[in-house]
Amino acid sequence: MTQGVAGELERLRASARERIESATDQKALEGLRVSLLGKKGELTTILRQLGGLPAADRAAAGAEANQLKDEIFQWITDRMGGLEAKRHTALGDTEWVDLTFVPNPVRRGHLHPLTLILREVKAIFSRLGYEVALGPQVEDEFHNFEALNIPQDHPARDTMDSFYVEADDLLLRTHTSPVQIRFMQSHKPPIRIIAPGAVYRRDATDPSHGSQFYQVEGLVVDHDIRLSDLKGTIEYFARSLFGPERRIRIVGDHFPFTEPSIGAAVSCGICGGIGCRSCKGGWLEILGAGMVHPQVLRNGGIDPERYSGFAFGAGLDRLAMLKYNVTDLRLFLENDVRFLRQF
Ligand code: 2NM
Repeated sequence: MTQGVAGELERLRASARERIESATDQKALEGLRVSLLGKKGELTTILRQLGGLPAADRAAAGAEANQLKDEIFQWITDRMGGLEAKRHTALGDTEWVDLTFVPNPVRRGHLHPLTLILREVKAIFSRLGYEVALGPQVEDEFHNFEALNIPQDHPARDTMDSFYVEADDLLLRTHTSPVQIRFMQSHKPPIRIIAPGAVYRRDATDPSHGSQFYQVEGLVVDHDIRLSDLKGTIEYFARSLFGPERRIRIVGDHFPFTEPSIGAAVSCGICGGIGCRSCKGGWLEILGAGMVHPQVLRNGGIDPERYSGFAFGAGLDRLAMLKYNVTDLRLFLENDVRFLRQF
């Protein structure tokens, strides 16, 4: 083997090794591979000279060149592996993945706040043994008014101005009391029911009045039902719905269908009962109630000499307002998801 080719191979070996070890990224390494081993690479150039050597030297130089080729290939491969491992380690700092990140969260719907309240009210009274009673939303004047001691000229008709259906004496019910009248007419005591549902009044719309709203009324009829039973029931109900922090106040009131009549209020959840802008006086009315008037029992086919009963009525929207501290009742019926999402 001539000194010339052997020397070139030796120099290339040293320089290739040095350059491969100092390559800092995979791209540079790939460039080196091409310039060392490629078709016009440095080793190839040396190999081309082999043809000009005497046959005796050619074999030895060829073997030497091939060995160098293998070595260079091995160095490149090793260095490539080292750089790849380094790249992976660095990736952990720059391209970490947040496995908790949800790029496009699915917004799940939920029940309407009034439905949530109604379910809660139903659950509370079902624990007390009440059943749910339903009835028509288009009523006749007897069940909606007369049977409840509200005759044609009674002033209560003004506060319950209704929507009349042109035919006959039909109207949209102004409360769910007619459901209770119908239930008394078709059932014997003991009676323990709540009557939830939509009711309608021809009121001007404002933050606390709409032409349609939801009520839940209740009726208990049995032997020896007393005002103390009613008070205990109201207390249990209000505590269950509003929690132990809120105080409960019961005062006298007046309704044509109950005697005596009472009103119940809970202490304001915002100010705690001292009075604030949203409650004006510290107390918020939650329901009206009373002992069912003997004539109303009679209208329901029940003998007031043998039985007594209490009844109560609450606005579901109002209960929801008080529980969730919402100040405008219309929000419950506008179906704006920006509002409804909050419950
Ligand atoms: C109220 C207040 C007081 C009530 C009375 C009756 C019936 F049909 F049994 F006579 N149902 N609901 C009643 C009593 C409703 O709402 C403020």
